[in-house]
Formats: sequence, structure tokens, C-alpha cells
Amino acid sequence: MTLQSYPRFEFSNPLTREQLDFFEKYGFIHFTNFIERHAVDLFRSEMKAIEQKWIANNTEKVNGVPIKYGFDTDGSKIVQRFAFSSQHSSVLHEFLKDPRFEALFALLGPDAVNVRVGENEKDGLVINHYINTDSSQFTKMGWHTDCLRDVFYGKKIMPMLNVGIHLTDAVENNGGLKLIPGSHKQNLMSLLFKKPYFVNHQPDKNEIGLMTKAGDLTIHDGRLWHRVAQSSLIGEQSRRQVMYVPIICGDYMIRNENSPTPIYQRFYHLFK
Ligand SMILES: O=C(O)CCC(=O)C(=O)O
Ligand SMILES: [Fe+2]
Repeated sequence: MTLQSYPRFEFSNPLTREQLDFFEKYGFIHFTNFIERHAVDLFRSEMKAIEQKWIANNTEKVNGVPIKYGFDTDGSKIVQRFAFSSQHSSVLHEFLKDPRFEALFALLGPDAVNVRVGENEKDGLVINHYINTDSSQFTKMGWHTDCLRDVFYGKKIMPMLNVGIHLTDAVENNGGLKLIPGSHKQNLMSLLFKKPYFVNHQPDKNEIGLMTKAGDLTIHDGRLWHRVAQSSLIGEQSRRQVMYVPIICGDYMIRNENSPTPIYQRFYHLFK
């Protein structure tokens, strides 16, 4: 599969057999136009409001998860990685109740129990805000899978989906989300050691880049290898904003303000 040729789908509820089969085989799927432009604008303004509140309050962590700060093109302080953002915005909280998220549960297969949107678990609704400047603290993210954290907790790796709601347009040949189709079907050794987690930014011969537009939805399997490549552009044109919420199953692991900082968060200083 190449960058130009991977199929994009129109969201349907329920998902079609073709969509389920594609996801099963490749470990990801891309739906266009999941939300409209006005919703994108609204979510971006909610993001700004949460950011102003956290900056004013010097919020370092939410439910034990560190918040990443950096600086925008004009030098102003910004939040570059939000966690549990829907706990700080009624608009985002309501959005997570959209029944279309439940249609995605089928992607976890028929055997998954207690399937739910992980609004209050893991890192909740994350928002990543990348910008490529000297003062930015978030320009890229090295190779990883999202289920490594289960390994740190000594837990069995549970099936999980990471659902991305894209708030900016990807630019051709310019960084963004890269993934290795089919890499979710791997053994534990490959999950742990295929690449050194987070420090490796080398392109992979089998990677593809997702060409997402603002309003698109992407879903990847928690075991799929992916990275975010640095933009080749500098400043405003490099801006990339995307929200992620996990869909999880099995035991509940609700986090609150007394939750300890997870060990895997110690890697997060590596992201810049
Ligand atoms: O920003 C992205 O598209 C991916 C981010 C990611 O992989 C993560 O937060 O685990
Ligand atoms: Fe990830």
C-alpha cells in the first residue's frame, strides 16, 4: 500500500463488512468528514479555553498525567499535549457521547467485553498540538505502539483502539502520522523490540503517511507501530492539531486527581 493508494472510507453506522475487514487486515482505517468545519472550529476554541485556564492555574498534571507546555510562533505559552481534556470542557464531554463512537466498538471484535470510550481512563481525551519552531516543545513523536503502557502495568495487553479526530489539514510530503499497515499482527517480541520506543524517528520502508483533513477520523489498533514525523515546514504551516480518545475493554481503570504518574510517562520528555 502506498501513500496515494490507501482507501479512505465514508463513515457508516453500523460499519460495513468491507470496513471491518480492512481494519482487521491493516490495523487502521481512515474516515473522511466525520465532523463538520464548524465543529472543528468549536473544538479548537475549546482547546484554547482549556489552555488559558491551565496556564493561569499552572496546571502541571491532570489525573497524574503531565501536561506538556511550549511556545507558539508568536512566543506565547501554549499547551502542546492535553490529557483528559473533556473533563475540562462540556462541549468535548458531549461530543464523546456521539452514538457514532459506539459503532466503532465492532472494530474490537465480537469477544471484547465492557467496551467503552475511555474518557476517564488511560490519558482520556488527549489533544496533541505540534508546531515546528525553535521554542516548540512538540514537533514529532518517535516509533511506538499505544499498548506498551499495559506492559508497564504488568497487565495482559488488552485490545484497544486509538481514535483520532483531526483538527488541521495534513500537508503532502510534510510530516504527520506514519504507520506500518498490518504491524498489529505481531508477536510479543516484535511488539516490544521491533524498534526502540520513542527514540527512533527513522522512516520505515513499509510505512505509509495518512493524509488527513480537518474533520477526518482515523482509528488505529493499540498494537500498531506508528510515529509522527516532524514537519519540513517551519512556523504556522507546520501546525498540526489532533485529538485522541481510546476505546477500551475489560477491567475499568478510572483515573482521578490522586492517581500516580504512570511509569510510561517518563518517556514523554523525549518528545520534542
Ligand atoms: O499525533 C498523532 O497523530 C499521534 C500521536 C500518538 O501516537 C500518541 O499520542 O500516542
Ligand atoms: Fe500513539
